[in-house]
Amino acid sequence: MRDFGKIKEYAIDGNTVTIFCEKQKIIVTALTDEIINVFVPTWSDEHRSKAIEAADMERVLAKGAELKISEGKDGSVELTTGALKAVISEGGYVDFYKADGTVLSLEYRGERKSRKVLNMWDVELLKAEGHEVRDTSLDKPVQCVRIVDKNESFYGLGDKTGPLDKRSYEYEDWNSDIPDAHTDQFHALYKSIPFIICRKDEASYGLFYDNTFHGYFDMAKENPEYICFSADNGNLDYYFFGGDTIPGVIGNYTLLTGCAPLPQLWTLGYHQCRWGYASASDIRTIAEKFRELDIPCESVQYDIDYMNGYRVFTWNEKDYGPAGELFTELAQKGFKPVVIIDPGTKREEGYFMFEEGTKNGYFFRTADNSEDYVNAVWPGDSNYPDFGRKEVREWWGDHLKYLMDIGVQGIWDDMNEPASFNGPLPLDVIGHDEERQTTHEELHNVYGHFMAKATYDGIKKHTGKRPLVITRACYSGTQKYSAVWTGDNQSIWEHLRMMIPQLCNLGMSGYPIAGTDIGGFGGDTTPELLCRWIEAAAFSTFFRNHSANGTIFQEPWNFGEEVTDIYRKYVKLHYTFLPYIYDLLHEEQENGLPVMRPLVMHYEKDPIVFNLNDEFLVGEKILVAPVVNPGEMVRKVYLPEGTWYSFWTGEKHEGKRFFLEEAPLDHCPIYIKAGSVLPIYDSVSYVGEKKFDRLTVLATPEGGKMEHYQDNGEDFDYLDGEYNLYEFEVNSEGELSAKILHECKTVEKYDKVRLAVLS
Ligand code: MIG
Repeated sequence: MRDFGKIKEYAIDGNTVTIFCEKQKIIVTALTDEIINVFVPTWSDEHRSKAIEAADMERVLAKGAELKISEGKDGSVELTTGALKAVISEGGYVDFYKADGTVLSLEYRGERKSRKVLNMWDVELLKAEGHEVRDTSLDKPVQCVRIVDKNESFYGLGDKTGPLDKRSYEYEDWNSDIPDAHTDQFHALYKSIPFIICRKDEASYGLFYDNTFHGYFDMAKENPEYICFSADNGNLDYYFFGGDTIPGVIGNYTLLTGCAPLPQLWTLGYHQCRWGYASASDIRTIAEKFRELDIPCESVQYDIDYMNGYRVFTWNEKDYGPAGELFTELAQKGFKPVVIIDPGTKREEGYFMFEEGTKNGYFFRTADNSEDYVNAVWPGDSNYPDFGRKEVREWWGDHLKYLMDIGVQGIWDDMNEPASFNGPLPLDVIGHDEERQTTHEELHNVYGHFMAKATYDGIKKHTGKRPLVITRACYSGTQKYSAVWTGDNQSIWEHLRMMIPQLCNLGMSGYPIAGTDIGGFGGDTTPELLCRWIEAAAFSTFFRNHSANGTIFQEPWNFGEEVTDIYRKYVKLHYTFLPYIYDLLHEEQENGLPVMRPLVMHYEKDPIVFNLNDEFLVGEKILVAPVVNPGEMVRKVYLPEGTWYSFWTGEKHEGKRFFLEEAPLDHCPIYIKAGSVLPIYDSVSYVGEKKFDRLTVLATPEGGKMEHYQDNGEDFDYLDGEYNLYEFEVNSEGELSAKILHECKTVEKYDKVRLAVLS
C-alpha cells in the first residue's frame, strides 16, 4: 500500500500546486480545464517525457485553465478547473471529480490482493514442462491503484491483444517481438501506449501514465474493484483527462501528445508486400499483374532482401538490378517504392555505417561503457544506433538521402523494439535521452519512437513531402511521425477477428493510420479467409497485404477468379471512399479522432456496444459488419440507435436492434447512417493515374450536410492555405447545393459534382 503520510504544507505557483506530504512531495498542475497532471518525482525532478515535446506542451498551455485552489476537509487541497476537481488528501491520494462534484476516479487506499494461486512446491516442475511461471508479487516501485465501477469498461492501450474492452485482462508495456501466434493471453506486443479510456455511466475519463520503463496494467483482473498501473522504475507521472465522452477524452490525449499529420493521399491506397519477393523480376511480375487484372495498387514493397547483405542503406544489385532502375521503370505504371529498414547495423570494417557510427560513438554501449554493445539481427553481429540523441537521428536521417535519391517514397521501420536474436538487450546497456546518459531500461519502449522520428525528419528534409513512415514499435506520441502496422499476425480466423478490436484500440490510442497484414503474415491463408480479410479491411488507413517467407503466395490471383473478383471489388470500394477517409484524417488534425472507430465511441450509453468486437464505424457515417467466421453466410448485425441504409441496396433499417443479413462470400454488410452526406471518387488504378476532377456526393434520402477538403495530396502547402474546403448540402427534395468555405489558387476545383441518393 502506498501512503505518503500527512500533508504538511503546500505551495502554489501559477497553475501548479506542490503538496508536501511527510514522505513525498506531489506536484499537481492544471494544464487545461480538462487535463490535470499528477507528478510524483521519485526518480527525477523533471518530467522527461518523450511523448510530450516542447511544441506539444506549448499548444496545450495556449488553451489555458480556469483554476481555483482551496483547502478542503481534513487538510486536503482542492484544485477546481472549469470542468474538473482534483482533491489531494492525507496519504497523498489524488481523487478526481467533475467540477459539479460527480465522482470520476478515486484512488484505492487498501492493500492489493492477488487472485492468482501459485504453489511454490511445483514451480520447478511447472517450468520443466515449459509453463510460464509468473511473478505474483504485487507492489512495484511505481504504482497507482484506482477504484472503478462494476460496469466500467476500458479502451486504449495501443496494440494489445484480447477484446475491445480491456476489463479483466492484464497487460505489460515492454515492446516485444514474439513470433508465436498472438493470443488473448499475451501481455505485450510491439507497442507501448500507456493510455486508457475509462467509460462509466456518469462520464468517460482518461489516464495517461507517461513512464517508459517496463510497465504493468491490471484492468480490474486482480480485483474487480480497482485498476492498477505500475512500473519497475521512473516517476509516477500521469495525466488525467476529462472530456465527458470518449471522443472528448481522445481529443484531450491527442492535444497533449499530438495528432498524426495529414498523409500523402496515395499512401492511403492499396499496398502489396511479401517477405520473399526476391528479385527485380519478382517485383515487376507482381506489379504488372495488378495492372493486368485491374486491381488498384500503389506500391509493391521491398522487404529486407533488397539490401546488400542486410546492410542498411545499401542495395542488392545482384538480385534487384542497378539501384533505382526498377523504380523508374515501375513509376511509369504509377508504382511508388516503399522499402523496409532495420536499426541493427552490421559490424563490418569498411561498411560506412559501421565506420561512421563507431568513430562518432553513435551506438549503444555496454554497461561498463568499454565498448559498443553487440547483439545479432539479420546482418549477423550488429550495433544499435542510439536514436535518443539528436545527432544520431540526424546522421540516420542524412543517410536516408541515399534511398530518397534513388526514388524511394516511403520507409517501413521494422525490428525496432528493438529485436535481437541473441537474447534480450540487458537493461543496463548505455544509451541517451538527448544528451543525458541513461540505460536501455528507460529507452527500450521509446527505441521505435526515436527511430520513427529520425526517419520522418530525414524524409521530410530530403523530399519536402509528407513522409510515409510505417513503424512496428512505438510509444505514445509516435503518431506525430509514423503510421503503424500490427506486426506478425497469422493467417488464422482468430487474427482476422482480432483486427477489429486491435485497430479500434490503436485508433483510440492516437493512431488513426494503422493496419494489419491482410491475409495474415505467418501461416497459409485460405481463399475464404483472404476474401473475408480484404472485406473487413477495406476501410483500413494502412491497407496492405503481406505474407512471410515460406508461406503460400498471398496475392489474390493465386486463388482463382472468384477470389480475384471479390478482392478487386473491395480494393476498388476502398478507393471510392478515399476522399471520405482523407476528410476524416483532415478532421483528425483538429479533433484527434481515428477513422476506424468502435461503436462505443459514438454510442457510449448503449451497453450492447461496450464490448462489441465484430463491427466498427468509419467516422460516424459508415458502419461495417464484416463476416469474420469461416463458413458463415448469414451475418448477425447490430445497428445502434437511429436509422440506417444498406450501402449496397439502399434498404432502410431502424436501429437499436439485431437482424440477420445474408452475406455470401462476396458480400460485406455496410450501412450508411441516415442524414449522412459522403464524398466519393471514381476508382483509379493508382493515385495520380488521372485527376480526381469528378466528385460524387452520396446522400441518404433525408439529405444532410458535409464539409469536404481537397488539397494537392503531397506536400505541406496546405499549411499555407493551399486547399479548398467545400460545404455540400442535400435537402430532402434531393437537391444539392455547394458553398466554398475556403479556396486557393494552386488546387484545381472539381469539374463536375454529381449527387447520388441511396435508395
Ligand atoms: O524477423 O523483414 O514484422 O513484416 O516481413 C522478421 C522480414 C523480420 C518482421 C516484420 C515482417 C517482415 C520481416 N520482419
